[in-house]
Amino acid sequence: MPTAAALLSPTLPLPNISTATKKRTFNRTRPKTLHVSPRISLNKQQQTPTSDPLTAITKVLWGKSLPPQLLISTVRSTWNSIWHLMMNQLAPSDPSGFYSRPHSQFRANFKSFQPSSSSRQKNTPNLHLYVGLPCPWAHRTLIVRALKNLEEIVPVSIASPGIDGSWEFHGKLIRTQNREDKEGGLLPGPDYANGCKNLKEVYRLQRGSYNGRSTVPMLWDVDKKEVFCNESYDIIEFFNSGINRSDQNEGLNLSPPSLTKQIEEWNRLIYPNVNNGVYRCGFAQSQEAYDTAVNGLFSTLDTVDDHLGNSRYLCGDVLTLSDICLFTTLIRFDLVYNIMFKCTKKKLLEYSNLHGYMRDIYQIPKVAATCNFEAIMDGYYKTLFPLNPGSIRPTMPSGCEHEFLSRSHDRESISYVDKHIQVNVS
Ligand SMILES: N[C@@H](CCC(=O)N[C@@H](CS)C(=O)NCC(=O)O)C(=O)O
Repeated sequence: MPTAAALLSPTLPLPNISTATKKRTFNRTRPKTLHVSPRISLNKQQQTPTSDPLTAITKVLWGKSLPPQLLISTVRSTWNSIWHLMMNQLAPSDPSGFYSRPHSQFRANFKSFQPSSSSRQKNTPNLHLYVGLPCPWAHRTLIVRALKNLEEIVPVSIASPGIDGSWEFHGKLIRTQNREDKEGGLLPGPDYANGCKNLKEVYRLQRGSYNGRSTVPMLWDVDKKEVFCNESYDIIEFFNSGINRSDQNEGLNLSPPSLTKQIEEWNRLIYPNVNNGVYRCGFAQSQEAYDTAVNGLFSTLDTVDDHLGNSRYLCGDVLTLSDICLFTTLIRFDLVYNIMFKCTKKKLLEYSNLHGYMRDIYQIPKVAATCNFEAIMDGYYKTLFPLNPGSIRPTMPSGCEHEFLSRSHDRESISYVDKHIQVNVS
């Protein structure tokens, strides 16, 4: 993270701070991380850290009356430089400013997954899932885990984003503790598998020198003490068909062989333009990159909305992995992407088919409990990326509340018209 000194332009005259005060302010050790629990009350969330150097400097400058032109130009150039610095390192782009998402480093070859003999005896794979509630990629894994009734076989630890954007665990590790609240909702807590304080520590259990991204979702092999996989799509495929506990699966197949080709086609369209497309809008570093991303996003949403006028789910009457992947982006759309990532051409609420489709999936038993809107809003607006400088969380837009999402969708009767989709990946 940039230092406070780097954030101050040399041209901005510092007010009269005594050397002793400056020294105290700048030499202070890094403040303790402020954790903002997703479910705490609004008053608590509005408290801001008082001890970091930048806040201290801001407070000193606050009462001073600086020439407005100087203030505006200095803040603009400082903000712009810091923004480029941050985006280049956290959201890498190509030379034209197009966001390019780093590849996941641990891909699963679940066909070769061999549970240890003790896990075989117990008929459990001895895996542990790490997630964060704001993350759409992690959300996919929580939904498939719930729909396949894998909660007991694959326990979960839920991290929350710390003030430096990395994933942290909170609360005491009590083995018997119930991880889910009374309504079955998921709450952030400690690391139940390894007792670590943050996710980086878990990744480093495997390789002490690991210095790559410590991302969620991550599936941990408890027996081997290593990362089994940190790519969400591999994990949901594995949950769907790699854990062969017929007693748990209840016959639900989210990727039936007859639909594999269609699922792949939808994924090829939806992943770059919608799932990653919203990030391509929000992390674009040039006007051209943003325009391309936003056009790809909305033309794909138009295509999907048309299709859903005649088809209950993407592949007809059957819910598939493609629907889950689309859902976790849609449920965040009006809440955060429309506002924070400048996905502004339309709100999801304006798409009648897409909004009804999202409500249809939301109302599938156990899905709503995986959606924590407070954690999503706090994660994006306050911590994940400092793209919202004042960290003010906007009011929840209408159409995003649980009550609205629970309204009737009338999609049961939609008859499936098999129009072969035209995949046009930009
Ligand atoms: N390709 C990965 C992407 C996962 C990802 O980007 N997760 C983000 C949260 S939404 C993360 O953990 N970022 C932390 C970091 O980059 O250090 C997947 O689909 O699983």
